Amino acid sequence: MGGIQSGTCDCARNGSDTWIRPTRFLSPSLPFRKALVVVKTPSNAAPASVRRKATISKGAPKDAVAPQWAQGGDTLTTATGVPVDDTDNSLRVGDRGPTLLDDFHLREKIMHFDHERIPERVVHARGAGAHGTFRLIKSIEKLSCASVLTDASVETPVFVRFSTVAGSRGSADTARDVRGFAVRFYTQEGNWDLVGNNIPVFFIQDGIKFPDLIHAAKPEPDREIPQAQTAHDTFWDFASLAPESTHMLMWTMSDRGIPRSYRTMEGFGVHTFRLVNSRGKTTLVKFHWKPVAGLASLVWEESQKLGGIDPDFHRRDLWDAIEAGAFPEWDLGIQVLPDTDDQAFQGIDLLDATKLVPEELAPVEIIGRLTLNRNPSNYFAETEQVAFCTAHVPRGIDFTDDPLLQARNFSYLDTQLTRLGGPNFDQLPINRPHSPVNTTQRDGFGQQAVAEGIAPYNPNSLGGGCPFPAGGQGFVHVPRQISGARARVRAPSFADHYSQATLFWNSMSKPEQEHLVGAFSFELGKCQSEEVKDRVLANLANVDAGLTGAVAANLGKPTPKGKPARGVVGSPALSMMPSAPAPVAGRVVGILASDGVDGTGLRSLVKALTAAGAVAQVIAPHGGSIAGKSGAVVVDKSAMTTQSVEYDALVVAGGPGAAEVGADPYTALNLGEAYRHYKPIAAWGEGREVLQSCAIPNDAEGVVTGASANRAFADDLITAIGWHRHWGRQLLK
Ligand code: HDE
Repeated sequence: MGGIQSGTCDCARNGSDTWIRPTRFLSPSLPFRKALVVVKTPSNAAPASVRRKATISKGAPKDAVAPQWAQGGDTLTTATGVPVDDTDNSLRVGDRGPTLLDDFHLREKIMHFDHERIPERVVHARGAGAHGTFRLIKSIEKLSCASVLTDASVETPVFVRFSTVAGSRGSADTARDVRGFAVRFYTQEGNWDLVGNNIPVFFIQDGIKFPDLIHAAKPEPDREIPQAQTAHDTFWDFASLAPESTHMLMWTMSDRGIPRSYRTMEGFGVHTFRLVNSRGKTTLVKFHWKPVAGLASLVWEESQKLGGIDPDFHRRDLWDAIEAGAFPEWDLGIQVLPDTDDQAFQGIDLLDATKLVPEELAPVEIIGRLTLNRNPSNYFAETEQVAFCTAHVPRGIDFTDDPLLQARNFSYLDTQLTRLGGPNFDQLPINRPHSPVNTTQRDGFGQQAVAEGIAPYNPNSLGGGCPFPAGGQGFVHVPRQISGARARVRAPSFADHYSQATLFWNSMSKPEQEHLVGAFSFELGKCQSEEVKDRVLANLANVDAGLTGAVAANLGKPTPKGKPARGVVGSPALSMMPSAPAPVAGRVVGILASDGVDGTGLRSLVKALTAAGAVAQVIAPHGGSIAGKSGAVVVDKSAMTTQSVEYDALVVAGGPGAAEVGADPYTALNLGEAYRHYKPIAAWGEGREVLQSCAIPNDAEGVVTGASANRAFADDLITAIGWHRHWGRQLLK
């Protein structure tokens, strides 16, 4: 095979962008042999035929996916490289006798299997990751000397992991929760991890309370229920006694807690960070990720149903969008704030992570774009083993004294010792920087490097003095004067727990406010303790009397009186209501059809949707294909395997086959549900009669009808999908 590395995997790499794809065929002498087919990849994407297999981004280390020793040779071996004759039968005495300890292959195979799992993350255990790139569009060298923020000619490789917080690794994606939005930049000056969330504030102000918060949110310790939910006594008990959580509760109970997909949520660095320029001048910043696909969420009923119908809804969406070439993208923005002695901005303490700075006071300046364009090759090796740490910052980016951030800087390093089994987790392929590494750290569990030389200490002469400290070219902690008495205290400027919760409420549109009332009522309605409910209502009374009254009425309780801040003007940037239709790339449209479908209309609609980047799926009473006037149409899903909650819009196809679609009781159920979930619904030709028979008003907002599936029909549908939901619809309660 010359210089080409072959393997038992379907793809082996010869060290360049050329991939070797083996095709397998049976031969009388060898059970499987390989014919090697050379596939030249285009510069950016893997060919469709190898999509399910590993691809390597240009910036990735050569052995990031398949190190030389891991998948070499054609035959099965033990971990020590001894070829194995048979892996189906253990070594035994006679064909029905006891198994022998001599069977080192059996013992090694089972031993390794027994230890395949590592501890899941104590929080954010459920997640999905993807590779991509970050491209700076505007240098901010006046603010920072970090090359990733100053050199617009460089494309920085990134790995991003999205997650829920409370659930275990196998929990459902769509639970009401905060979403993690952790970005690793493999910069030329070392890794930068921006470990943020999809909500710009947090529940607590001091990291010392994090174990309390998480113990309260996790399943109750005696019976270990409920899974991945905050709708239970212990969470609300803690929340009611920690009024600093009120602002964050408003966000988690809003539609932000149930995103439509990872692609359609914002991200935030949460804390205030400090940037340092080449002259040592500092500036404070808050980081924002703005989704190019626009902001979109689920409705609560949908999110609950999806938990059963497709618990992998977000993970699948991210994967499918990337495979389809609808690469998820975000703009990186910064709010620039002066680094004053009091580290405050217009009365907002910038060290308090329960506060945000409204965009109307400090606009978000867009400086770069993140694109996710490659799915992981191996979930465990990449998404599970990635070890983010808030303290991973290159020169030019520094911390503030936010007490939450300070505790995180310890926690993320510490947690990896248990999770990844020792101090060498930075050597795992997904964690390796793409810049040179030269430490004097040696040995330890899982050491991968074969370090040379005799002088792993500093200073040394026997190693020629190497490696030298970088001095001013290295990371310099900016000198800052700090004084104060040593004490366990909380700053008086952290004391206002309600006015920004009021700001949030006042910024919401009417439907968003209704969703907040529904979410508080649901969560508190699931609590058993009356005292807990009363205390939460007493806190909400300091946010808004209307909100408190509506939730109290749903709980059957009197409305307590509070002292909400007066004259708080809303910040429009906090609302998720779109002001224009968003791009529809990656949105999924279900087309209900049957034998006798208007195949020509269907094909032209699919073409128009696909051209707009949406995914069209034909749903029919049976799998395989359906007969249309102009030939057979391939069915993507049979009606018995799918439901409306999996789609952004439903369409009933025209043609005589519409009668059969209308006769299926599931049609009325699914269309009714899509209507109740405010989704676009469309029908052409005979399909319009199906809408009528299912009591979907033809003239309701977001309902598109046409005599044929012509261009105008497709355009109207695409616009309706761009609005995502049609809240103006009058629904029967
Ligand atoms: Fe985390 N958090 N956190 N957190 N967090 C972890 O680190 C912690 C906080 C966030 O996809 C853990 O590697 C403390 C705020 C994300 O791998 C752990 C405090 C924000 C992820 C940890 C916080 C986050 C984590 C668990 C209070 C938003 C997932 C495993 C001081 C700005 C990263 C791990 C991934 C994960 C501790 C608060 C976001 C235990 C002590 C605030 C996105 O170290």
